[in-house]
Amino acid sequence: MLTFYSEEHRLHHGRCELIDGELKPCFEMPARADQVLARVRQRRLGEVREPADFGLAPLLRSHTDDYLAFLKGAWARWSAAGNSADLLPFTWPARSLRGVRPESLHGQLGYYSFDAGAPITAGTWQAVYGAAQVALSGQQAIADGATSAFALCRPPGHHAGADLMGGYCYLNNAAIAAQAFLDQGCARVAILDVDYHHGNGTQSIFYRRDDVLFTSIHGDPRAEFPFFLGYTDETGEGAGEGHNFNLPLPAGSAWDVWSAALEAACRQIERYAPDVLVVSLGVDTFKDDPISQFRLDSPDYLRMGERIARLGAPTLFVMEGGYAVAEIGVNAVNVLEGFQGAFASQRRDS
Ligand code: OKP
Ligand code: ZN
Repeated sequence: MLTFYSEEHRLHHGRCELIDGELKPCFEMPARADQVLARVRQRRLGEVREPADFGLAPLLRSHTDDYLAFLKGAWARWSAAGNSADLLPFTWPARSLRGVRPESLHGQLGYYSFDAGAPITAGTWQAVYGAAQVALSGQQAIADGATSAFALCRPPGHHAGADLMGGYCYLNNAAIAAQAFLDQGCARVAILDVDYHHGNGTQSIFYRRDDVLFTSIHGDPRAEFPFFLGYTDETGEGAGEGHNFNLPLPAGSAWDVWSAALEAACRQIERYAPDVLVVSLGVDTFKDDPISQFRLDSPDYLRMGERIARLGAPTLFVMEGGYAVAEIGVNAVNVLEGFQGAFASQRRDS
C-alpha cells in the first residue's frame, strides 16, 4: 500500500490545551506522525511518497472561502500586533448571542471555531494545507487505479466543518478527499469513521446529501466530546435522509462490542454499494489512549482492517486521532496490514 506523507505537519505544534482546568502540553503533537511513519517503514508497508500540490480549489469544495482566508491569514494578523503565543479562541456565538461575524481577530476566532482545542500557530496554515494535499494525493492514487492508499495526515480533520475548526482539526481531510472522488465522476462515496470521537465536521458537511454515506462508531456524545453531535437520531436531512449512520458506544467498550458496531456499519456500507470507501482512521479507541475510554487492543486493529477489506471497495485511509504515542504506529499500521492481507486473499478467492 502506498503511503502519502509530508514533513510539513511538523510546522503545526500547539503549545498547550485546557485539560481539567490546567494548561497541559497538546496531546496532538508531531511525534504522533513520526511514530506512524516509522512503523510504515519498519513493516515495509510500501513506498512512502510526498504529496503533489492540487491547490486550493479542492479545499474550497468542502470549506467556505471566508473560512480558508481566515485560517490562512490569522497568524499574520496576530503576529503583526506583536504576539507570539498560540492563538486560541475564548468567546463563541452560543444560544442567545448572534451568529454575526465580528471584525476583530478574536471575534472571528470564536466565529470560526466550536472549542478552544485548535490553536493557530505560525505554521498551522502550511501544515493543514499540506495535510489536505496528502489526502488528495492518496485520493489521486486510488483514482489512478490503486486498490488502497494511506494518507498519513496530521493534524487530523474529522471535527472540522465547512467553516469551523475545533477538536485539533482545521481542514477536513477525509471530506476533501471524498469530494474529490465525486468531482472526478464517482457517484457514491462511503465514509467510515472509526476514530473514538464522533466526526461531527464530516457529518455536517455531507448531512443533506445522498452521494456520501457517513457512518461513525464513537464514544456516546452524551458523555464524550464533541457532545453536541453524534446521536443515533441524526440520520440525514432532505436528500441526505438515510445517509448518516451513528453508532455511539458506552465508555469501556472493548472489541466484542466495538466489532458488532463495525459489523452494523459495514452492512450499511454494503447496502449503499459505494464506488470507493474513505476510512477516517483514528486509533484513539486503544485501551491505553490518554484521552479516550474504549478498550481495543493492538491485535484488534488487524481484525478491523480485515473486516474493512471484505467490503471489497477501493479504500483510502486518512489518519485522524490516536494519542497513545508509543503505540499509535503499531495500531494504525495493523489496520492497514489487516486490510492488505484480507483484500489480497479475497481477490484470489473470487
Ligand atoms: C480529536 B480527534 C479532554 C478534551 C478533549 C478534544 C479531543 C479531540 C479529539 N478534556 N479535547 O477526534 O482524535
Ligand atoms: Zn479522536
